[in-house]
Amino acid sequence: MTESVRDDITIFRFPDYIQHKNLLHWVNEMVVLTQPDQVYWCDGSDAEYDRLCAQMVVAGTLKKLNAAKRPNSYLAWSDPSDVARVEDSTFICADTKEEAGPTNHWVDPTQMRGQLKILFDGCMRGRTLYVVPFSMGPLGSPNAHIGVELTDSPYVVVNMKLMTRMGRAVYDVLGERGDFVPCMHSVGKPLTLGELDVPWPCNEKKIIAHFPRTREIWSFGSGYGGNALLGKKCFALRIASNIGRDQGWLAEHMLVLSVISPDNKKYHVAAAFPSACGKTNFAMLIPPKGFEGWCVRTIGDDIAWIHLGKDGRLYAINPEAGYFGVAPGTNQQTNPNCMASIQRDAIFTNVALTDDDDVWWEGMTLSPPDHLLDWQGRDWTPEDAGANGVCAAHPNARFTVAVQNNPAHDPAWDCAQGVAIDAFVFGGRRSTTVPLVTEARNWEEGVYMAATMGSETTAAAMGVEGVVRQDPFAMLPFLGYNMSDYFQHWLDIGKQSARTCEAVGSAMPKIFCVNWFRKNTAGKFVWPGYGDNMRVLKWILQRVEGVAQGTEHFLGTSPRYADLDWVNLAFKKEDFHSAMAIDKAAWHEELNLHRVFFTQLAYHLPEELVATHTVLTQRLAS
Ligand code: SAT
Ligand code: MN
Repeated sequence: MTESVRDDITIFRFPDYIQHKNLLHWVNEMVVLTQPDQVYWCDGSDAEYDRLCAQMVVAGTLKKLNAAKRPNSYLAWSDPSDVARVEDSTFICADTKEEAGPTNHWVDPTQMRGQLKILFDGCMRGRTLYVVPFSMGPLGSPNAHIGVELTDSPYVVVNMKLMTRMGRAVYDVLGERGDFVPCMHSVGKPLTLGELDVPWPCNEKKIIAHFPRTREIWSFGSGYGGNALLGKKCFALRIASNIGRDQGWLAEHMLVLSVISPDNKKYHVAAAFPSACGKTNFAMLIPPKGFEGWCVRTIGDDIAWIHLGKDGRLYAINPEAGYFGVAPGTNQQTNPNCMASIQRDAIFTNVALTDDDDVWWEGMTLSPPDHLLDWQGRDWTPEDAGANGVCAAHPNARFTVAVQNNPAHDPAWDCAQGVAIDAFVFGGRRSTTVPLVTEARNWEEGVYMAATMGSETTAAAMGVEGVVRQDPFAMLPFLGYNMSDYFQHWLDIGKQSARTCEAVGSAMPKIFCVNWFRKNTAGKFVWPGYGDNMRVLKWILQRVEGVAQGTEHFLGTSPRYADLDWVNLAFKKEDFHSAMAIDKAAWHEELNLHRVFFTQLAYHLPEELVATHTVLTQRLAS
């Protein structure tokens, strides 16, 4: 340990292995601002993780779960006011409002800095400031980027250890002057001398602010998920989308999976769905009976960073190193790989606690246990669900677990250059209108499909659930700059990819749009989903190979009943037709919504998208 950063600063001790003066200087400045009792430099070791978890058990933040049933696992219950991302309090503080664009909340950076200075002044009094170095992407990979999160939440530290490549080795990569994204986080609840802490400190006032030009993140008041684990949405999407635009790559809200076919060919698919629409389930898919020669593995379940390769193909890495997945609805049928992943070494947040200190959530088993403590620690019995409709687990309850725990993780998940994408899939949660699967005619029409994608809102964000909103590329809450410029960026990358692919004879990825969530007139999901999505995935890959048939319609190409593999599934033709149907009146309305949305995005909206809208409108009418 060394005493000071520079001769004129003697505020705290820091480890000798840190050579980065600017980093030390920044930490020092933040210590002066937030006034913690102590500074703790995280090394990312297992011993440190165990120690912090044990401290949180004593503090009441974590409960240790039954070690025989769920080894090395913990449960946290958050404050009831802090259960999801706060989109209304999430800001992109670009220099101008236009740069942030009409889909983001914008505050002038100078004004925001003033506000943050007041909020962070002394906000860590009575607490420890943890310094958390992490790499998004394989350590040392040219496609990876480093961040350092300063936080007063030990819950954040242990989650960051599971979710990122976190620890001392990051300083070796950083060296004396490497780039890093400063990520400042506080739960916003300083303690006065002798004041007792609460299990989940947070503040009613929440602000998640991003400064794209200086690549900084400041998060105040929340300890939950994407609000607080700053490597995830704040860095790997909002800040990284800015870096990607400037450097010519893409930061996307996408899972990435690999498929090995019976003839031993390996494919990679990247798929964008909004939060809580089944990305983790799709990424861990187990093919149904009859698909024995097919093997699906996980590269990532939430975020992909995608670079143009020398061969013109698009290569994806998973910047994360763990999963922060939705617990409710996860079970042995819907996602056995996930159930195996969280059998041990997991942190659960806002699920229910069983009488034998294990976890439970809605949909985990066919019938609930006779008694539970719900996510707020209250007695709960099945009658509560029946009579009062009270959920035992919060609908946005989560598990955190490292990639290595997933029995289906692909060893290539950590490959420094990434995996070449064969198909992009875009999907929303739509009970009507959008067919099960459609292949776009070309890149431009694929970008149009992704840009106009709508989805019903979920519990992953605070606010009303179940209303359709436009969620382009599933990036609405996660894009760090102007949406229209982002559409242009996708079109530009497509052009570059096409040019090189043509020159060297490689194949560009195809683009597909899917909807697993269509309902019939009785309000039931038409498509079985989960493992049966393999049937759609197989068709997609056969389209990539140019061997599957389909029928062309105004939007693109979709399979006919006979074009999907129905082995071991009695799926009626009429159900297939309701999953696929294109209702002319509904699409007329849908195209109207696209037009209204484009009017909002008129500034910098690429002409290609307007032209595609015109063509689609004409095709629908004819
Ligand atoms: O809380 S997170 O942003 O990490 C989860 C999600 O909304 O996708
Ligand atoms: Mn997500």
